[in-house]
Amino acid sequence: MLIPFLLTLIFFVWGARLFVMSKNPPPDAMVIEAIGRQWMWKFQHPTGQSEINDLHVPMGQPVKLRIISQDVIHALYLPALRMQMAALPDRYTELWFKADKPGTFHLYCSEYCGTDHSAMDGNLTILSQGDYQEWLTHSGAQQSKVAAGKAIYDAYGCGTCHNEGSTVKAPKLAGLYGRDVRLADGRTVTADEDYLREKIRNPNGNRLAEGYKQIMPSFAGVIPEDDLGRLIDFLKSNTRTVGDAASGEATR
Ligand code: HEC
Ligand SMILES: [Cu+2]
Repeated sequence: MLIPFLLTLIFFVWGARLFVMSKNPPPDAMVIEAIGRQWMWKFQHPTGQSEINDLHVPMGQPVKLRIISQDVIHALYLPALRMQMAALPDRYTELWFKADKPGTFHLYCSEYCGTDHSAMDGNLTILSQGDYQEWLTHSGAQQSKVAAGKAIYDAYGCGTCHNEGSTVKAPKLAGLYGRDVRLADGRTVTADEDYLREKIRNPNGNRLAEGYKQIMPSFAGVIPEDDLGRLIDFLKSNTRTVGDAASGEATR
């Protein structure tokens, strides 16, 4: 009894280590946003390039996919990497990997999601670092996601309430990401990506910040999902002053 017990214990520790690793991307992972919708996949690179039904990633570099759906439940399936993750309408899910072999592989939606579910597929292309940089320059040098997020922040007038010097009593958003927030109903929540997203979409509900009035408008259905991702990246990068993107921190 003791020998099989010790053997299973070894497998348990081995498996648990792999499981924890698979859930914790390294901090230097490159974040690519994946948005599923009926019936396509859209991917956004940190430098601003976006692509549809195609995903180009560099080899040897940890890549984290931040996944969300704009409508129904989808699932991103990367068989060559043995990976699959649900794309949910109201919550970010994530997946990380470090590809070690170049090539072109299939990617699919693996959740029945409507009429054209079977057409919701594309290619995963793994490139060497050099080829990836080359691919980026040929895919349109656009604004970085953070800079694009800052433009969205301005376009929707978040700053009229949230900037330094605003006459409206609203909390400052600099350094909010990752911090604990006290809500009016006495709960304390951590301002993670899901919280920021929900707060922007449905600010009132049960997410009112302690000590403030319900005046923030709801942006659900107003800001499209890909712009929300950019806006959140801007808020995350913002460690000092919102509305002052020219100062190093915000454009980092
Ligand atoms: C009309 C003024 C107004 C506008 C416009 C506005 N907000 Fe707010 N916002 C508030 C107020 C007031 C609060 C605090 C009360 C609450 O939690 O709803 C708040 C709270 C927040 C919080 C939670 C902060 C915390 O400490 O809990 C976030 C995040 C936020 N706003 C982001 C945004 C973003 C992003 C935009 C633009 C898309 C925006 N707001 C537009 C007034 C505004
Ligand atoms: Cu789908």
